[in-house]
Amino acid sequence: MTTIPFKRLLLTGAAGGLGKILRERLQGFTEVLRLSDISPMAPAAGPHEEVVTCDLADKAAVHALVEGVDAIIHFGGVSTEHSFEEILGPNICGVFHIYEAARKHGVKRVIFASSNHTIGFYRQDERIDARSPRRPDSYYGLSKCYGEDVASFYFDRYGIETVSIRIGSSFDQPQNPRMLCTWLSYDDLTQLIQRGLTTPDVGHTIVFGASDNRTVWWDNRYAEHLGYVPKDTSEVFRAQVEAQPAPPADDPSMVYQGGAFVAAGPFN
Ligand code: NAI
Ligand code: 15L
Repeated sequence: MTTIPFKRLLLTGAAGGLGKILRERLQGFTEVLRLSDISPMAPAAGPHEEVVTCDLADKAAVHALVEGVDAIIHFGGVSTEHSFEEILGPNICGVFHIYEAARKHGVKRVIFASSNHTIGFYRQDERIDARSPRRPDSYYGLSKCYGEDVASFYFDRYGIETVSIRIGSSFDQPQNPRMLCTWLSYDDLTQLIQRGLTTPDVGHTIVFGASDNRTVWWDNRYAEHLGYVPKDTSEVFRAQVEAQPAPPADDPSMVYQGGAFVAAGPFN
């Protein structure tokens, strides 16, 4: 008989691009998956699912959302570059509300969807690890740095453990030369989340989320305890990507790890 590891998991951002994928892939990993988003959920809740509409900026709503779950997979929020004012509520207040609610309700494990944009101002010819100083490339990247710091604080202060996944580019396939390096397949993302939820004693672990691509800028030596072994590679898409006209060599997408985010804004 197969054991289901969790009774109830919360997935925020469940109506989003990755949320929709994870919704399917986490079936069988939890008896009930609580799906939450500010946007409508489609399709509606199926067997073993429950839907709670919630604005992450609303502290009381987030506290109610978190009650009764074993662990949180926090993928909700603004996922691309916007003005600071637009990011503040969903990402900065939102991540704080999630951790405060976790503390209040005794939830001991969080998977945080961090991003390569925490380090996006490194150049593509540099190699970094989780202890390299962060170099956020955007207001969005700054919000993910804040999320990582909240995770670190809540572990040191309250013992709530987190795996922060600095996701590269998680789409069905890489869309440009940069993504040949940053691509993370949906299966590899799922593996990272499942290992992040079940590996004991993770403290606050930062792991770079990339598949087994030919060129990877990120060294995961400080996340070896997760036992993450990517199964996919962007190589199978290389010919297709390289058949498209490449951006000029000095285009930010060819120079910086964070690509175009380094040049977005200002917004006033
Ligand atoms: P997405 O934009 O498709 O999904 C984000 C979801 O968050 C949306 O459904 C949106 O309605 C919801 N949301 C926004 N504001 C909210 C609020 N105030 N309250 C509640 N929900 C709110 O983004 P995607 O691609 O699915 O990414 C999921 C997470 O992974 C995001 O946190 C993103 O920053 C992170 N990530 C994704 C990467 C990727 O390659 N897809 C790369 C790096 C990080
Ligand atoms: C991210 O953090 C975004 O959420 C996603 O939409 C992509 O832009 C990705 O990074 C990327 O860098 O490719």
